[in-house]
Amino acid sequence: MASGTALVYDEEMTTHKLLWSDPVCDIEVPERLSSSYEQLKRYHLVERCVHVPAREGSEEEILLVHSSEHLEVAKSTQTMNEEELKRVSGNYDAFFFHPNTYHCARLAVGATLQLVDAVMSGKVCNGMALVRPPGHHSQRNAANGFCLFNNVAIAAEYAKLKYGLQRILVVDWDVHHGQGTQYIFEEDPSVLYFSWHRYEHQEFWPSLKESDYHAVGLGKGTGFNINLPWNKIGMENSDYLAAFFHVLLPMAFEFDPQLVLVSSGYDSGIGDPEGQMNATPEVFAHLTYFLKQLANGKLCVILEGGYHLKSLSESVCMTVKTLLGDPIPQITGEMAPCLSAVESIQNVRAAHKPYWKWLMYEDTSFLQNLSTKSHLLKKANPSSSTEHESQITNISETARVERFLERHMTNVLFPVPPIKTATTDSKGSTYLHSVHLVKEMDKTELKALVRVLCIFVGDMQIIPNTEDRKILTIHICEKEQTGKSSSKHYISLNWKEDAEGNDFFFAVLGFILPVAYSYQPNLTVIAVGPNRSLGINGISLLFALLQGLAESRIFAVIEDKDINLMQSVAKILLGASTPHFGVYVPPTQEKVNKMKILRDQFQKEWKMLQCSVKDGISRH
Ligand code: X5A
Ligand code: ZN
Repeated sequence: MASGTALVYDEEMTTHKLLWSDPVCDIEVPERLSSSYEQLKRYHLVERCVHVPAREGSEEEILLVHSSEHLEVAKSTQTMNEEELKRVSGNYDAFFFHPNTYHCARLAVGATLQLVDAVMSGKVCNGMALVRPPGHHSQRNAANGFCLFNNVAIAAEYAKLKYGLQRILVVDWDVHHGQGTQYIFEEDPSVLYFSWHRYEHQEFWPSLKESDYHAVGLGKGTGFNINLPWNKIGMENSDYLAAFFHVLLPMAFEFDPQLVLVSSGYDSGIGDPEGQMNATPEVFAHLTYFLKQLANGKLCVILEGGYHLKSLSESVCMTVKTLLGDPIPQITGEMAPCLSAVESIQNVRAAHKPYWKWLMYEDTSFLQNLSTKSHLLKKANPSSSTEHESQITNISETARVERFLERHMTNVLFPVPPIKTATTDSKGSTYLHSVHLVKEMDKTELKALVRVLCIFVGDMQIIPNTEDRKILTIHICEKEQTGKSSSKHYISLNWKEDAEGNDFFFAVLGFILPVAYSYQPNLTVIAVGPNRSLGINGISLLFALLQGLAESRIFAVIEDKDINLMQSVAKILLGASTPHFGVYVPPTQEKVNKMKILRDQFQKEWKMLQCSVKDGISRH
């Protein structure tokens, strides 16, 4: 099993810069790379990564995606003077050439491919490439939105060709729509493209109809393009998490990719002048953590946008820390998605219902209603200031967020390991008792815990006091528990895992994780007892996904004779790359209905459950 995290960075890519004044392009500065790298050094993350050198991508590699005309134009700019550079740049929407741009763009392509090679060859498990210029707006025949060559798209084609991959997932969490990537793969079912983006009902750049949720792909690629448009600014951590739980992750598990590429723009983070969103750096730890559960951990993160230097560099560090396997910081902010986010989530689920088995029983009968309602929604958060005023406030806004992050990061960062995984094997046999703690916790510390999430699998007699809000119990068993009615702090989830494959992912993503994130435990306890209704895969998935909570403090009590189960759980607790969980089968209608009833019952109290605006109550 591969381990280690690659970091690809070459200072040379800071030489690409804007030579004239252009208010659209002047945010794409070399310091974006250097300050991210400096911050990685400050956190001692560089020394923990495997350094992988960049190289120039070859012409042949660039031609995997781009036309020879495009390549020739780019090549010809190397010897141009400023006036000529300016003229060629003017042929594109938001792009600038520097005499070294072509060289840097080839390095950006090559750096990305080096990362793919390092991961696919098993040299490392995952990694990040810090590159400029970015890639996701770049199209077969055109530069666009600061991008010359589409690094991630070339990487996907390269991985298909060189390693024979048949399923690649591209996750584009940049705040802009990677329309370039969409165009390149829209007819290709082997590349599943997911993008969320600031959209504001087509008002926001690049203002395309095809960035909306209706664009699901074409021909054979129908169903393999997922657009989640944000119609308001100010989206928060909970909105991004809701998008993962209710849209991306279930699709990704059903798709079952062999490699995951991230178009990793951090302009979706707080303080960014382009995105105007409110997600804080630690959300990227969670997003990265979830993606690590796919493709046997084969995850390549490639930098795209991100224009608030402090926000960008802190978010890059969060991503790399998570790739390295550090504990995940507790997420901040109110754990409830906003109405506009829920509406977008509902729309994309409805648009994709014909193409994904897990959405087969999605209720879309009320959507007619919704489209009229959506016109009543405000277009964006009211911006009170005039243009001139906002230019002034923007400067102080940047500084304000910088100060906020300076404080905030000292709160979310806890001591780097010692991470402990303790095992006790009592009575010399079948009982494994394993503790995984971020730091040593003595009894007093345990007492000080405010919230404990208990997940019980199988037949259990001891049910903790359900009136105590210090404990939230989710009991997963085959049969309805007599005499135990569900309440806010005691939830009975009757689920018998499919014998053919793993259908539990649907319940974990659609129910258990949203409840757990809404609750925000300080400690997670998972107990497995006799007569468990879940197989090893289901239980492993539960452990893997819940480890992102409670600063990765998780406590396992397993009473089972099956050594394979214990081995699998122990591996996950030790942070080993997640095993392949087997075939994912969609849930039956009966199970979907069961989930729906539970969601309706609990979404008012555990608000991350919401994925429909029909009867939910969400944040505003
Ligand atoms: C990579 C990226 C943004 C272009 C914005 C142009 N591009 N208005 O974030
Ligand atoms: Zn962007």
